[in-house]
Amino acid sequence: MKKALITGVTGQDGSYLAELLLEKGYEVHGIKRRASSFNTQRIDHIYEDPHMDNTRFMLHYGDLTDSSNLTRIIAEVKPDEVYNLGAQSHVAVSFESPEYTADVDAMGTLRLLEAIRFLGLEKKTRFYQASTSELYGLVQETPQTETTPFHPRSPYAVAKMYAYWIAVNYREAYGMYACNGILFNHESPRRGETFVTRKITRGLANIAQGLEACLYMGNIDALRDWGHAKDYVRMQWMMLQQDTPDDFVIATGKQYSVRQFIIWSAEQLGVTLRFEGEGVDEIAIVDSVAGDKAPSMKVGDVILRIDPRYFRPAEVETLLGDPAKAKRELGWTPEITTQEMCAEMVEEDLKAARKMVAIQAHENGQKA
Ligand code: NDP
Ligand code: GDR
Repeated sequence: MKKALITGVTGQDGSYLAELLLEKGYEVHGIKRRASSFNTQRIDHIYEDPHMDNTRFMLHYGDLTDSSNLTRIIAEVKPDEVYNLGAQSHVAVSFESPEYTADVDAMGTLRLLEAIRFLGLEKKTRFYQASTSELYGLVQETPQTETTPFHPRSPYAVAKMYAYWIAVNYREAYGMYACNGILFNHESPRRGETFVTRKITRGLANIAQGLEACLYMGNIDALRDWGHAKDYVRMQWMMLQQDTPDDFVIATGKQYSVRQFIIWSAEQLGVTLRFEGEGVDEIAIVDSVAGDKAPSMKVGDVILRIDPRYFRPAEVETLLGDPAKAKRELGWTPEITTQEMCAEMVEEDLKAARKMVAIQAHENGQKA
């Protein structure tokens, strides 16, 4: 039975990857940070009681800032494959916490690679590095491919640039099987609530159900190439199954604006929007409501405003990936379109909002 070790197992990708590897018959080990409350919501459904026999999913406390504990876990597990998905992954937050972001995202990657080498596992353990389209930042050509020059635009992207090159360096210097997946934005109902897609789908679903009044956004003209996380973790696994390690762009090859994602999300709720004003004065107003998904929205309501707090000191305005190499060499193509993904996210957030409304109604009934 193959053994995989996943850093960032409690995150969006970690949870989908753990599911996929369990389905494929792997023994899966995940590294989880110690927190004062449970943060395992995304993996609770696959959690196995460690007291039972034949468990194939195991969690270890650890942190990418702590090399002694990474070395101990790798020594214990001796994994065939390491997926380094753990990161301070929020671009805007990296401007607030640049040093921590560098420690986790850049040095954390080095710590893992060094642990593998130090333990003499460099010929056994295959390594996947979660690289990112943020490396392209101020884009030098469109669409972006594996050979497009990098120009990172945030402490996050600069840290990930170190991680990218240190993975390449360990491949070249020590013959390690290390791959970079240069992944463009990918989302799902499990996406963190502060990333733009989830912020929109959750925010609009909450407004539709009367739980919030207005959504405050940053640069809604940013352009992204958004895929579904389920499609992308499949490719992370495929990358480690080749004969020789290599780096791949993973993207859909289609680009939309944040504004378009807002329009789709509203449409999924039966709502059309009208945008008025410009720059920080731009607002979105409800133009029509059909069906029963948005009982709390009325024509004329202002449901979105721009808040400059969400502008970034240096913005990545446009990203569009060319996944031709992944298709040609690994036969990978995304199966879920951006719009289908948006619809799925809205429906899941609507379910959650309706549940919250029912709980509040029940509590109010009990108080009366
Ligand atoms: P998430 O933010 O959902 O998950 C990040 C994971 O890293 C969480 O499990 C988090 O733990 C963990 N983590 C954070 N800090 C540390 C630390 N100090 N030590 C150990 N673990 C830590 O990210 P995604 O799942 O969306 O992304 C996975 C990876 O892919 C990340 O490296 C990200 O930068 C990269 N990436 C993501 C893309 C995307 O569009 N989603 C695109 C390109 C790259 P906790 O749950 O405790 O916070
Ligand atoms: P990104 O994703 O920075 O591309 O990084 P995010 O969803 O945060 O932003 C995408 C674009 O939307 C604009 N935007 C807003 N973003 C957020 N979060 N909140 C807002 O209110 C808002 N309004 C507009 C942003 O300015 C940006 O242009 C993600 C992360 O998953 C990284 O870890 C990963 O490496 C990259 O994708 C690829």
